[in-house]
Amino acid sequence: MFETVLIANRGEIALRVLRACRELGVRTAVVYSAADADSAAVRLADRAVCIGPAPSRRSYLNAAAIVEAARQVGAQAVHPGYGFLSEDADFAEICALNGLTFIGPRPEVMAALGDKSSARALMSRAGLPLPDGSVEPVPTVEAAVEVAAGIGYPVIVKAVAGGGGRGMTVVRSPADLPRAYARTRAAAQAVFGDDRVYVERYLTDARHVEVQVLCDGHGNGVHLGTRDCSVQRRHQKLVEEAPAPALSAGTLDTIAETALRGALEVGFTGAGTLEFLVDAAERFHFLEINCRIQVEHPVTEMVTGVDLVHEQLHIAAGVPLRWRQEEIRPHGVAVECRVNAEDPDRGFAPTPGRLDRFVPPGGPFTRVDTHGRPGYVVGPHYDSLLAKVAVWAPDRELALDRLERALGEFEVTGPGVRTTIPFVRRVLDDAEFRKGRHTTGLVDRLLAAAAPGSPDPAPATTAPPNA
Ligand code: MV4
Repeated sequence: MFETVLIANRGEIALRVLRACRELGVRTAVVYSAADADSAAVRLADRAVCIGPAPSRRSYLNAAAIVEAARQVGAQAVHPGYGFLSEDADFAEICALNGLTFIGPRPEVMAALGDKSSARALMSRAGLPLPDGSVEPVPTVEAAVEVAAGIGYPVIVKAVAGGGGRGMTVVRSPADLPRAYARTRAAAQAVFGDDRVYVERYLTDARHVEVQVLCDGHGNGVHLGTRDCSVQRRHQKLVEEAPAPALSAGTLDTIAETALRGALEVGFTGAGTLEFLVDAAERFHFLEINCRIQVEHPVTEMVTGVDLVHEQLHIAAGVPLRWRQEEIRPHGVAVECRVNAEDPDRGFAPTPGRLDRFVPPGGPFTRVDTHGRPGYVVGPHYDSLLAKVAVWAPDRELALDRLERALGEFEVTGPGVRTTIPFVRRVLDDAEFRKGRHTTGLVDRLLAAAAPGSPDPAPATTAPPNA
């Protein structure tokens, strides 16, 4: 095992990784920006290195500063968390060139999987079913028209360099395709510096089901079952659960086993997630693979008893996988919701500000991952995630009741600060959601129901304009 690991992240995930390291007897070092000087991770870590001012570009995305911090503290490995540099193949390469173990897949594997077109080709060859569409990038508008005509509308134009819902446009009729094609290419060029796009059949009323895998560097792998992440707004997940509900056990096993086969075939190592869409007929289609620990990993931990960050550390240190597939026995249901400092009544605009009260829930089978505390200042520079509340229960019904109970205890207040808690409670109340029959359309339906002549009273204090 490593002697010292550098944690190249902030917020709740920096704490999560720090705790895993400490449990394994690994010394911890964190990097931080000037805005995070008094963060919980900085206080708890054995070492902390300031790597720059608040803007991410100059701190958490500054590869040179992070490598220099690793040298200063004598770290052997870097844990990137999620977001920031976690899926940056160039950063993984830079780590290797500096004698540091990047805790994640090999750089060339990450590069091949970060390119969505190449990932689709590799996974298709490994036997994973894809949505109908082009595997190769579509180079001209004429080619796009032809591909779309072949698969039928609606279609979705996606950036090859995209992922996580960034850089995609749904097209409902042929008349809209030329403009959508041009717009997606221009946006992809601006955001990713790569204007390649591909075209897929757009699957409506599908569920977003993902599979957690762990693969070591010796050819061994296990899957840890499924999660449903269909409750999303603009590709920000709000509620996640394990296992995916209301699908037959046979379908869940097939998706999970197929996903693991794909991951092993492409040489994936570490903790990863394969995303699928599952349609009403329970047919599943591979979308993309995420090469990082994910925000929603706690629900998988709660149903399997496997500490995914411990496993990431062992795998990166070269230890053969400590689990056989038969030993992974998912039990019960876990549900998590994200608590963001955002105003659901104002298009989920971030609401920066100082928290005067911060009282997270407790109680049986209730896990809160947070870096928040009274006095914490939600700044304008980073993601607004304040906490994740996850609960476990023997069945889904009780898990949802338990999450409602926990959210009822959670107090987060501060001038101008709003949270996603009221909106999540509406989701938990929804009849379709309660039955587990919801799809990716749920959030828009709830927002549309609330919009005209909203019965919600205006908040007492007004939030500042979006940061
Ligand atoms: C899709 C799709 C339907 N058809 N692709 C969003 C995140 C990224 N990983 C892929 N995503 C989607 N890709 C095809 N061919 C639906 C989604 C999607 C989604 C779309 C609209 C609203 C919410 C969504 C939630 C999850 C996935």
